[in-house]
Amino acid sequence: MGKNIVEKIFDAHLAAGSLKTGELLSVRVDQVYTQDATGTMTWLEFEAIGLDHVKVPTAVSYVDHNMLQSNFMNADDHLFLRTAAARFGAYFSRPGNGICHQVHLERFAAPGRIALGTDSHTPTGGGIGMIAIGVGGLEAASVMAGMPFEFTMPKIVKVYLTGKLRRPYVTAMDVILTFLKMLTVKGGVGKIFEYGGPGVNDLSVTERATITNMGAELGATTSIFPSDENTLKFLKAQGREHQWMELQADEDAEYSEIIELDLSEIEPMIAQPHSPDNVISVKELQGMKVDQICIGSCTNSSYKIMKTVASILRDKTVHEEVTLFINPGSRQVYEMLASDGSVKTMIQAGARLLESACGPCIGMGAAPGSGQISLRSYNRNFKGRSGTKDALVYLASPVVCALASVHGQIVNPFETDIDLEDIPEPESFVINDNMIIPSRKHKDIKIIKGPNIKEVPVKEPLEDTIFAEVLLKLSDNITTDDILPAGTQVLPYRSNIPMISTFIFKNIDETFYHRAMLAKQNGGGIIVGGENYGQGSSREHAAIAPMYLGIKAVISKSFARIHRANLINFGILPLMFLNAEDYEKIEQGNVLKIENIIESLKKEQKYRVINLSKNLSFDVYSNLNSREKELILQGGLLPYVRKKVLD
Ligand code: MIC
Ligand code: SF4
Repeated sequence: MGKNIVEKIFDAHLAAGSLKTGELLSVRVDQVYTQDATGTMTWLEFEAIGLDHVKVPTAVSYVDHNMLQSNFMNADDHLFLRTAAARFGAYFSRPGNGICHQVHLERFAAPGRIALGTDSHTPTGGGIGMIAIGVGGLEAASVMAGMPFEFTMPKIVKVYLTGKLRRPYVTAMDVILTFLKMLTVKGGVGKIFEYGGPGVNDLSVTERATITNMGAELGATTSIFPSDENTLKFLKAQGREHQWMELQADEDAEYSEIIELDLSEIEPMIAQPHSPDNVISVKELQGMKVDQICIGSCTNSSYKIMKTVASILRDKTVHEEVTLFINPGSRQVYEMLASDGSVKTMIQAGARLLESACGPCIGMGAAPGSGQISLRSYNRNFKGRSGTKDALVYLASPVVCALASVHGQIVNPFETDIDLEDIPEPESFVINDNMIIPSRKHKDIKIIKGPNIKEVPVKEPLEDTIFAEVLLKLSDNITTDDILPAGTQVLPYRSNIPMISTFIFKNIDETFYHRAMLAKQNGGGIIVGGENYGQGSSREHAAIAPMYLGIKAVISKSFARIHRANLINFGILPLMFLNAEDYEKIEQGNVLKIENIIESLKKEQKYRVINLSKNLSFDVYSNLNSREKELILQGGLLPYVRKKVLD
């Protein structure tokens, strides 16, 4: 029987287990990368494991999120990351060098390899034919410590593309927005999307990367494209053609599902507040006034698309009622835009150019005004993420964004009087790795930790009885931004769990922290969620802080992949309702009791929950694989890895 691309790569990296959907699989990993906001914790965890240096072929530490140095904390984090990278043997991409996913695609990603990254948009690397998966920090630390990556084999879905995009009016962003409309933010849970079909030839590597990047919003484990002539062309232009290998699915490869999409039929699309799947066509919003526009981020920062933006802005002025921010995703792209005059064009038009970093995407500056409309070429528009609670954030292609910045309102690219140019991909990129410090492994390099950098808390082994209060009952699709917000106030505490814990659920319920601290003294707390609990960011702080606050379990209808893994990694039981209607049997403030947990966990994973406040009971279950069971019994991944690695 033939193999698909995903099976070929997993096969070549197989450490143990089976490639059958739903079974436990272990693979060897080629590359691990971190970004600063999740990376400080990852490197503290790596240090706590107790090894001298990383045991993966390539490790890279990026700095791109915490770039607003409004006090000593971020700068201290950067220094910690630089010294930890030097000490433990990782490359260090200096602040200013760009957003991890964009830089990784340009300088490290390669077809046929497996990469893990401590950020949910790691699948950007799927654009080059690499399996690239977003994980929590502790997962990454354990792989850097030499453990294989162990996970449950997802379903593989083929996306069969035909036709050609109607460039320059329609872009790769419109492809993924169309998918989000079709499949929703839960549509990819437990799945890997493998692209194929004749339409693939029409897409360049950077366009493919936009699609795989935002595949994260579908909840997918990852997305991947074949490696072909276009991949070779990109690698050649990056001076890395020796890293090319061809990668195609066999004719008779099997998939659990096939979805077809004709690129010629795609039209400009836009996601409305407050979810990336709330998508309609741009036509329907034509004429809507906008206040702010942001172009760039890890989703849409290729040289081609940025130059297209510049061509739209040429000899124009940003509309007087609009503010335009541009954050190119990498210094490579920025430098090229500077040399070809695009930066000058942008400045002349009145754009506010930001450094090459996440910036407004994660609420680090450029927050919109009260109730304002912000149009962004980014990937997430969760409520409050921009830094302004009542702002209305829309997501669309850089072309739609650039046109709106000139017109002051949403314009259908097919109907503008501005001439749109179809900019080709460059034959060669400017290669300058002077901001990437090579990896060293110097045992005597001192790791420097500022006063805001605190130890990683560790949980006790699993208790047999939970007797705890329901601290919060939530609806469907709760994001990790809801659980633990980002932004200027909170992000600087990513290396300080006691402090960051004070912000937990802050945007949903101001009193949560105090109620949790009280409950902690009386047995702890429980969170109740709906479907797809914990979607979005990979931030493990959304699990560590609850663990620190004494949360024993989350009971929900279903979980998002990375957050579920993070809960387990920090010893919090992810439980699901056996009958979804039992969700109605719990109210905030109820006291729940669950007994015989250890035995139930080892056996059929069914647990009886007694709601003492309502005098009723119902059943919940967990679906932990054998490794996850062991982790949770020991109190999480840190004690488990320490034992495995040091024994
Ligand atoms: C995001 O886009 O939400 C982030 C910020 O990049 C996160 C990581 C984080 O919270 O540090 C992600 O996507 O994983
Ligand atoms: Fe940064 Fe935004 Fe990309 Fe997350 S989605 S890595 S915050 S640019």
